[in-house]
Amino acid sequence: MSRDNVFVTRPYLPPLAEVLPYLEQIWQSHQLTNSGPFHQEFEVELARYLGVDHVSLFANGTLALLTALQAERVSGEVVTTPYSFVATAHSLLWNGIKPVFVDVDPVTFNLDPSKIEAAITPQTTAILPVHVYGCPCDINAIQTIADTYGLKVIYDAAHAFAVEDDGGSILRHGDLSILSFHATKVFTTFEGGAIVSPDAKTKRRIDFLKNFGFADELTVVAPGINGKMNEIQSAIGLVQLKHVESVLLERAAIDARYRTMLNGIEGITIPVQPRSRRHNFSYFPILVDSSYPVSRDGVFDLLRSHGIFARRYFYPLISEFPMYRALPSAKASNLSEAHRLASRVICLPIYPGLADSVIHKIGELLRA
Ligand code: T4K
Repeated sequence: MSRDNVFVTRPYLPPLAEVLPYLEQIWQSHQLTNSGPFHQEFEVELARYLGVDHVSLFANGTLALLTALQAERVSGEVVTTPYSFVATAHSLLWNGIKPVFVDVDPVTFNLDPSKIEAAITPQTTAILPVHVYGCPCDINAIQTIADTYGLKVIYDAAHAFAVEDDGGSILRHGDLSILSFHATKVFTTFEGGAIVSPDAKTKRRIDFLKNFGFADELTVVAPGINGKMNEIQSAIGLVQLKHVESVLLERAAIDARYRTMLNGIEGITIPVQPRSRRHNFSYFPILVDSSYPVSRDGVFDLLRSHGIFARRYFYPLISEFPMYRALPSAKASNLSEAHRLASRVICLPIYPGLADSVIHKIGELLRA
């Protein structure tokens, strides 16, 4: 293996020659943003690829989350997970909403539905679950609770691009789902995101909200934000769509290779493959148990010393950050499974082009 550093992920970039004709068109037309032709085409093509009816493109996933909460008029308290990237809970604080953390399921890493009801109060208006690592949440259980208590469900599906269950795209569930196309994601437009809506009326409202609230040149219907994806991002998205299937295949092969290499190592747990009809292999988490001779952080440092920059997604838990830790629901005793996972997890490198020698080396290091 070369001594070049290896990171947890490396964005897939399509051949530059395929992007240049799009850039030339942008340079000729001078249409740079505000729902230009590539933006319109990408929305249609992306919806077709994902198998959903209505997509609204965004400049990034965080703006999509902020806008989704506005679009559904979510307020008061929202039940969510501490085991995610901070943007999930930050989107609530930015909307003046109080996050209420609920513990996660130790197998799926996702919100544990059996613990949601106890966290609901008269102020609760929604549930914000995350399909962590692209592993689908227990959608039926969450929807049943939401229906019983009259709550909205907004899925943070930032990790769940192209994931499907038996009925089709995982993104069709809940009131809205949001995606991220950040550089570190399976599908990237450098920065980018989207909201998947169930109907044209909701999409229309979201499209107003992401454009300052403008309904037409003279009419502003809501205090909207600037969440628009630009023409370069949209063009890159169009080119990326041509390659995404081979990217997913390559990720699946790396996942399988890791499973073989790491199989049977005492003290290293590999989470079970999600039962979804189609998985996206966006992350490769492993758990370092107390029976393993080295601590999780010891493994992290060992890999680092060999130039392998794995990541402890998601440690610390969101509930541990200063703006959240005073919340009653942030108490460690309320989130014991999330704490156990956060103290054991390491996400290993997974991306197209990852050399087999790196996987082999990681296997050897962990076995030794
Ligand atoms: N909800 C969830 C559940 C999320 O995970 C995220 C984002 C969001 C919402 C918000 O979506 P966005 O607003 O971001 O669209 C990264 C990303 O910045 C973040 O997008 C992502 N989740 C989160 C899980 O990871 P960092 O701080 O770990 O990224 P960074 O810069 O340390 O990158 C990790 C490694 O990736 C680097 O060591 C090298 C490699 N890399 C990174 C970049 C940016 C590249 O090779 N090229 C690059 O351009 O947060």
